[in-house]
Amino acid sequence: MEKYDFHKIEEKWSEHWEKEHYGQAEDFSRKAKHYHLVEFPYPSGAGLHVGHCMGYGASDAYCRMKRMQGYNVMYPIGWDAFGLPTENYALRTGIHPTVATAQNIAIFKRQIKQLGYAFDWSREINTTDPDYYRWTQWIFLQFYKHSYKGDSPNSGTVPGSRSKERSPLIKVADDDATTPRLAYQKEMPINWCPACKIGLANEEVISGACERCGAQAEKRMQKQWLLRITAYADRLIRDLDTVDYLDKIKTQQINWIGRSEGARVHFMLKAEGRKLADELEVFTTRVDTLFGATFMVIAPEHPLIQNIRYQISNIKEVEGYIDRASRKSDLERTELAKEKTGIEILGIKAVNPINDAEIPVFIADYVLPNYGTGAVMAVPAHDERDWEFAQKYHLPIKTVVVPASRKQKNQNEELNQAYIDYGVLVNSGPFDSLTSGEAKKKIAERLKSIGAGDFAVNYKLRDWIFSRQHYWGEPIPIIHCKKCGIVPVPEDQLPLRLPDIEKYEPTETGKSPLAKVTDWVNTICPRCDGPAKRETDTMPNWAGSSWYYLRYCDPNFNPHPDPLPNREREPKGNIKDDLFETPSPLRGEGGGEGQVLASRDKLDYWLPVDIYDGGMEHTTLHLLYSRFWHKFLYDLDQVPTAEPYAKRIAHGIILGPDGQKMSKSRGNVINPDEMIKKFGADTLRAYIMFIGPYDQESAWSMAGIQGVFRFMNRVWHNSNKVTGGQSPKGDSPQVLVKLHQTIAGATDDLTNFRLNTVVSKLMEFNNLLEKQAAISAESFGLFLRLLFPIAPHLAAELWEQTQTQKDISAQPWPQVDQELLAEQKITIVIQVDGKYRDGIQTSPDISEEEMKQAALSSQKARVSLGTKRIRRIVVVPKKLINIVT
Ligand code: ANZ
Ligand code: ZN
Repeated sequence: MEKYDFHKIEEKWSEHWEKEHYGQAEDFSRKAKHYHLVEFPYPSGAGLHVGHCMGYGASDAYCRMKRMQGYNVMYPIGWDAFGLPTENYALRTGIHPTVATAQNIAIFKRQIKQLGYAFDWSREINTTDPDYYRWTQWIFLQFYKHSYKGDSPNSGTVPGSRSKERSPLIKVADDDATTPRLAYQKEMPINWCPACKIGLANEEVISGACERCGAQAEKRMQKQWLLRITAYADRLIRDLDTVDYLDKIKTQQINWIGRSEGARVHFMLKAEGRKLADELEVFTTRVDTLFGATFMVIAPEHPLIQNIRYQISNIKEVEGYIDRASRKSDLERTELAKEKTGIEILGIKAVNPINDAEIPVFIADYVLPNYGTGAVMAVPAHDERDWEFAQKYHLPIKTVVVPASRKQKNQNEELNQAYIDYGVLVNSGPFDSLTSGEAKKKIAERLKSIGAGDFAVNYKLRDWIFSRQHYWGEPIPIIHCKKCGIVPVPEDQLPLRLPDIEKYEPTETGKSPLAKVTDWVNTICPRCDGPAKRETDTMPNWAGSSWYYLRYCDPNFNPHPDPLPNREREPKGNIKDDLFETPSPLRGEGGGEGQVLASRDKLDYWLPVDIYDGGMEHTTLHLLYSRFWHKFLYDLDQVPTAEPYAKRIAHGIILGPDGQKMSKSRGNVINPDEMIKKFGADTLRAYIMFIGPYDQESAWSMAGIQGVFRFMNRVWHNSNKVTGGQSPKGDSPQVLVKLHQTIAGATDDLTNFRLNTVVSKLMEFNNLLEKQAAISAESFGLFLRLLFPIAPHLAAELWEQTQTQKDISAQPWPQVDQELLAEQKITIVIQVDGKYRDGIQTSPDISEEEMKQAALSSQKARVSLGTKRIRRIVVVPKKLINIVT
């Protein structure tokens, strides 16, 4: 037989599958569906990296098995193509991002096809395609046009659980400026990268530095678009109970959302003995310590300063402090070890609502502007930071909680550190001797009754900053009119296309380069027909990926004709019609009409995604964002399920041969193209599966891929041993048993994404074949079917050469012959004083004790033993037993 010419084989089968549309899913097939999603790539100029291959290859293998098991599998792919790298490339080369994107996609496609990843190409999508981002923009407008009942953490109410009958959404009238919308604009301090000239989301700042370029991030005030993800925080936590995600993924999401139960307390402010209009509101998880509040601290960014400027006698120093604080990162500010700094705001006092005590107000940067209310009541006796601050500035420390055991004696004993645990209240008037738990409830109730506070829930999760000052993103479909304010672009005018531009640099003012395209920016107000300007911010790169898995279900769906009646010109007035009380054009009767993103019957058929594979790094970003969008779309009745993904798994990363993260600068990047050239696609696929446990980090090894290459070659040569005929009779019991053990083990491993052991089991079986003189076509065929998900080209070629049935991809997945496994026997050698006396057939799970019993009852052994005394028995488990006299 000729040598293993992988190039020829791989080309042949790749063309074959392309022609046959292998991998194409069928809508509404009566087979059981399996929707298998992998995170779609950003088509960068560098092409596919081996990390992509890890996720795509494993999922491709899994899907091939599922198809052979009779499932209607949808395994789609598309391009998450908006984002900074392409824009930066355009900046450097002058090549338009659309052109660069198309070039990059072509590279990715060629590589993916070469590797035999059988995606359903008929469902390919591209987030930068106007027919796609039209709907991303549409979703944004729905966020803008809706409010969420009880959505604000400030309100103290926990959003109730969603029921089918009642949506938590309220439609907000266009000219309603007070109802909190789910998409809103707000002047706020943002992280700003001076090098990229871009606003960064909190999660893009890694220990104070820009995630992309490493430059130190700064703070800047800017008007930003935000999405009110906090409105969905409770549901995002609660519904984790209904999905099958890795535990570590659930825990990370829960911690990221960071739900705290506590209370809000209002402190009145006084200047020269007179009450001010402004109050100071704080969030606390320890309202039981309210009597111990001896001063207040507000964040430097707190808006109060501007409001009460004229009451502050040391405003110059205060402003100097604010200026210095703006140059520190959050981490620098909150680190416990850092010495606390601050300055008293002279001229005003705060009044504790529970006992009317007048206490000083400080500004200090250990209080963060974007957590709680940006202000705290400081209780130095029971909080470590407050303790430190009080020590430094000689402020009173008042104990109000003691351990239950110390309740009676020395209540006012000097502490030498904060007592932060729960206990029993002292020095707290009518609340004395309540436990902390009881007091939290009682004090919050009292505050509520006097209008000075309430129970409240707070989240670490911040609303999602949804603005970027860049070109290559979805334009935010909003118009700013001097007369009407914010006016949404009418839905029937979507998509709002990105205009072509010459210069991609962000402007020096930090505005998007779109700001310079005057004939695009200047427009007409859809409400008053007066002159108006378009929003120039674009959406962040996480926008298009927040709903792409819906579009795969129906990639060309277009709700024609005139699907979206122009609802911009509704009667004026503050209409807050509940979606479910007033029929909205969005809500169809049979769940079919009003669908916008995909047809309802296709969503009904395919959703939820059965398995979603991706990287751990997306747990608190993309995975959380897309769950949020999905829940919102569920509330809009655009999708049939409350959660998008039934199951989430995560793959590890592949490190360079040096055990370090692959990076261009380290020169340890493995190029898939080179590996394919040298060893072929099947070897590359199989090696990446073999490299290590799927969910862990593994280092690349050239020896490793060479080993897998040898395996492919041996399989190739073993096919020479195939004898004609379909009868398994020719194969030894050993081969048959091993084959069925391999079927059982490999199926179980592949089902549970233990790819490395699937490959090693196939290798073991192949080693056994090596030792055989011949093998039946039937047994070899079963082995090839197991190999097909791993090395499809080789398996298909050998199938064609050795089998009479057609295409391997149409074959069912091998079934285990349980009887064969049950019947399997091993042979145990029995010796007396080292000489062979007997051999017995027994079950492979025989214990040492059973082996001894079997040996001693062997007729031949007993004859040989005669009357000799047995001195000891040597046992080699499952192999040999030697009776020594
Ligand atoms: C009074 C108090 C007394 C507090 C006490 C703690 C102990 P978690 O659990 O993380 O939600 N806090 C509130 N807003 C803050 C801000 N913007 N910057 C820094 N700290 C802030 O923490 C809630 C606690 O963190 C709140 O409860 C508040 O301090 C502080 F013995 O209020 B506490
Ligand atoms: Zn107008």
